[in-house]
Order: sequence, then structure tokens, then C-alpha cells
Amino acid sequence: MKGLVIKNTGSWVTVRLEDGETVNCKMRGVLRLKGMRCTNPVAVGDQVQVEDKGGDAPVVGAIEPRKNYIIRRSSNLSKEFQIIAANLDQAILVATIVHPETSTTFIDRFLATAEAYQVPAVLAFNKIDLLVTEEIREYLNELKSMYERIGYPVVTLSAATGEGADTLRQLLAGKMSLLSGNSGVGKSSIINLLVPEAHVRVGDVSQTHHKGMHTTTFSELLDLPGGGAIIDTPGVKAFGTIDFERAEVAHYFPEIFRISSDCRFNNCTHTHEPGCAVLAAVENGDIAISRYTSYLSILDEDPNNKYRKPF
Ligand SMILES: Nc1nc2c(ncn2[C@@H]2O[C@H](COP(=O)(O)OP(=O)(O)O)[C@@H](O)[C@H]2O)c(=O)[nH]1
Ligand SMILES: [Mg+2]
Ligand SMILES: [Zn+2]
Repeated sequence: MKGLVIKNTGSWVTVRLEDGETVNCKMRGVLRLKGMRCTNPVAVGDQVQVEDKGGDAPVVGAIEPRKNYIIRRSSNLSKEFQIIAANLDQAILVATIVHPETSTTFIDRFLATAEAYQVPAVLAFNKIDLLVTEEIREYLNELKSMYERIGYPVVTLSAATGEGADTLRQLLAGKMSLLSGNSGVGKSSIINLLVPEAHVRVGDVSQTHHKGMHTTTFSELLDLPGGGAIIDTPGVKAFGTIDFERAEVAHYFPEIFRISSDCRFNNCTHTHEPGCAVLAAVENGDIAISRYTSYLSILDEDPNNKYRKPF
């Protein structure tokens, strides 16, 4: 029977069958994913075939081809990968201007990674109740219109007061969304707001990962009252493990990519070349300095420290 994977704890996979029944399945041994060792070949969001082994626990058989998926290294040094989630309609980055401040570099890396994964990205600025001065609200508005101009939907909300929550609900309705973001930005609070019966623990910063220890975290799919689902990734470093090829970084900054067709050289890196349309656009303000800085920061990463993008 066919079903949707809603949870994967490593040894067990929870599948919601087409008739609505939920079953815990066993998985076959470690599979290989395009030459990479993968500790959980079946991911939340996967459509799978469940084989009933009469009496014994059912087994996850074939996985339907994926529309897209998010993958990460199981630990910093390991060559094993975990698939965090599959078949996403969008990835939401929860960010905050204060308490804590999410850097634009972090935001841009997330957006570039989403582009590479071919997952549409949405920015959700939380904790707007804490933006008490005119200047800081103005700063948020500037960020919002800057990202909207590039093409990213932006919502602003407060999980504390509920302001803006309806806009977020509309964006999530009927879709499969991954919720991502740094610790402390309010992901759990937002989930509790959207799915009151989820009772996710809030403010639990003590989930600190012991350095060097392999901490496995598992995603879980939570149904939204109005249809659609959010995938909660507890360890949230889901994004950021992509290792970009220098030449492809510009492809993942849509506004840079659009303008780059006007560069004099088609192998332009947009760093120093004469006739570079990107540099000209940064100069005249068509491309935001913060975006260009993020582009450079990804470009400058040490390739020797990196694994290739595993797909
Ligand atoms: N003022 C304010 N605090 C918030 C808001 N959302 C979350 N918090 C607080 O921020 C802290 C971290 O929230 P949490 O949901 O655990 O963040 P997570 O680590 O991303 O899951 C908690 O103390 C929350 O009460 C918000 O919109 N406004
Ligand atoms: Mg949390
Ligand atoms: Zn250029």
C-alpha cells in the first residue's frame, strides 16, 4: 500500500497510509544514494510503498521519485548523509532582527541553498513585537522590500502576540513546508501557534550538542489545521551544508544571475572584471551591498575544507 512518511527515528519509519491509518515500519539496511552513504534513505515527506510482511512489522519498500530533497552530513567530519526532508513545496526561514539577530549572510546562504535544492524559499521575520524604535522598524521594512524585489515572499510576525500569523497561515495553507532557522528565533513558538495540539517545547536552548558527539535529530511532519503540513527539524542546521562550486554561486543569487548576462565576459566572477554588469549594479544600488557581500563570502570559502554537493 502507498503512504506518506511522517516520521523517521532511524530504526522506525512512521507512514500514513492512503486510508489514513498510521503504521510503524521497519527499514531495510543502509542504502546507497548516488555513491554516498546515507543513514536514512527514507525521509519525511517521501511517498513510499509499504509491504506487509504478514505478522511481522511492515517494511518500507520502494520510494517514489522525489521532487526535491534536503540533505545534510550526519556529523561534521563524516561522509554519511541524512536526508532531512523530501518533496517540499517550500522552505521557510524564520529570522529575527533582534534577540537574536539573524545575519543577512546567514539569510542569503539559506536562500542560495534553497535555490540549489530547487525548493522555493520564504522569509518569516519573527518577534516584530520587540522592534520598538522607528529606526529598527524601518530597517525591517527595507530588508523586506529588498528581498521581495528579488522575488522572495516575506512575512513579518510575532509568535508572542499573534500579529501577522494569519499571513503566515495563508502562505502555508495546503503546502508542505520545511521550517528552518537558528536556535532561539521562535520556530517552536510558531509551531505551537499554528498547531496548538503540537505542544512543542519553547525556549529549550539546553538542547546544546555536545561538541564532537554525534547527535542525531529527526524531522517530523505536523499537519496544519487548514490543510498542508510543516516539517519541524529539531537540530536545524538542515541548510548550509551545500558546498558550492565557485562558478555556480551566482546561479543561486537570482538578481545577480539575471544581471550577469550583461557582463562582458561569460566567465565573469563579478569580482574585478572590466565590463562587469553586476559590479555596476552594486555601484548604482540595483543590487544590495549585503547580498553582494554574501555572494563574495560564499565564493571565498575554502574549497579544501569542503565536500562536494552530494547530488
Ligand atoms: N518577544 C517575543 N519572543 C518570542 C517570540 N517568539 C518566540 N519568542 C521567545 O523566544 C525564545 C525562543 O523561542 P523558541 O520558540 O523556543 O525558538 P526556537 O529555538 O527557534 O524553537 C522563547 O523564550 C520564546 O518565548 C516573539 O514573537 N516575540
Ligand atoms: Mg525549538
Ligand atoms: Zn560580472
